[in-house]
Amino acid sequence: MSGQARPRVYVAGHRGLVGSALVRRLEREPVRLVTRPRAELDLEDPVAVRRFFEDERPDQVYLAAAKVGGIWANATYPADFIRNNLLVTLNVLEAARETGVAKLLYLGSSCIYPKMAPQPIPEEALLAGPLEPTNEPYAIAKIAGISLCRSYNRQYGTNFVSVMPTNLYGPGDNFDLATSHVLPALLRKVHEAKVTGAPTVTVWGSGTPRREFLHVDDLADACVHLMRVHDGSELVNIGCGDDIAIADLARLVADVVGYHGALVFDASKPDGTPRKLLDVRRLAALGWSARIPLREGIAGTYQWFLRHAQGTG
Ligand code: GFB
Repeated sequence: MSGQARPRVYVAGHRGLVGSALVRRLEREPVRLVTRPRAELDLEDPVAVRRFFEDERPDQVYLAAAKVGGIWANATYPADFIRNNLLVTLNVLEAARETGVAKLLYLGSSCIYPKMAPQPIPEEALLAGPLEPTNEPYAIAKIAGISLCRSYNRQYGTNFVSVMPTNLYGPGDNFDLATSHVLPALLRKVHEAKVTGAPTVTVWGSGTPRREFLHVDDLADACVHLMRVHDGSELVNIGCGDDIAIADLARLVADVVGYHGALVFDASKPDGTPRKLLDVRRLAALGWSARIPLREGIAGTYQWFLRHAQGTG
């Protein structure tokens, strides 16, 4: 009896923070990885996406392609955030359904939950209250993606699962100070202050909001685990189970970088949602928990930044 042919696994968005971590993790699996750079496949083009799926016939899909960004980027480009994410999700799910993809894992975000959701946030909190205004368009696109997965599962019998990661960081992150998330932004700002001898580093907002941070290699491992063990339409939060105030994060980054200047808080910048710690009991019940401690993860990401990203953007 010849062994099972290795499944063809398509990672959409393979060059991004999440996609590149999925590729690193899947290279350790007995699968045939399929990827396409944006120059060869525009996921906003339904005809091109359908032709790609007909040609490649993947067995599994990780939908990690998305337009993402920090609080400033979301507030500045709301139309881009909702339009791109809706188009990509619509095109990939329809092509996956039409070509009989056995299983698709859709990556959402913790920002889908209401601004004042109970903390830790259970999956049941979805649509239970108003969203955080600074990233509502992106959140609505991600909520639409969840509803698309659930609707396709019900109407067509597909197995499109939706997972909701918390704030992510790690190698391959975006360090552009305007469009990035807080952790890479602080790493870069603190590093540059250390190199230039600047006496202070500016932190946006009050520093009081709390955020949960999961290393992207942990996220990739969780996704591969859930692709193996989780089926159907129930959401699964993916987080590490604890959070940190932005001011304390800034102090931790300064300690890792070896910067001894002062932090200045810029109250003219938005705080965003006060807290979004995810309830990860369902994930634990499915047999997965985070492994990479925050300080160790920040130190490794700083090393990656020094080798690959300083002075960019
Ligand atoms: O990471 P961040 O941009 O996005 O901001 P969210 C988190 C917190 O860090 C906010 C503060 O309170 C910011 O004001 N912050 C302090 C900074 N200094 C900086 C800085 O230099 N840059 C940035 N970017 N923030 C995102 C959503 O919300 O969460 C996305 O906008 C996505 O759509 C992502 O859902 C997971 O955590 O507030």
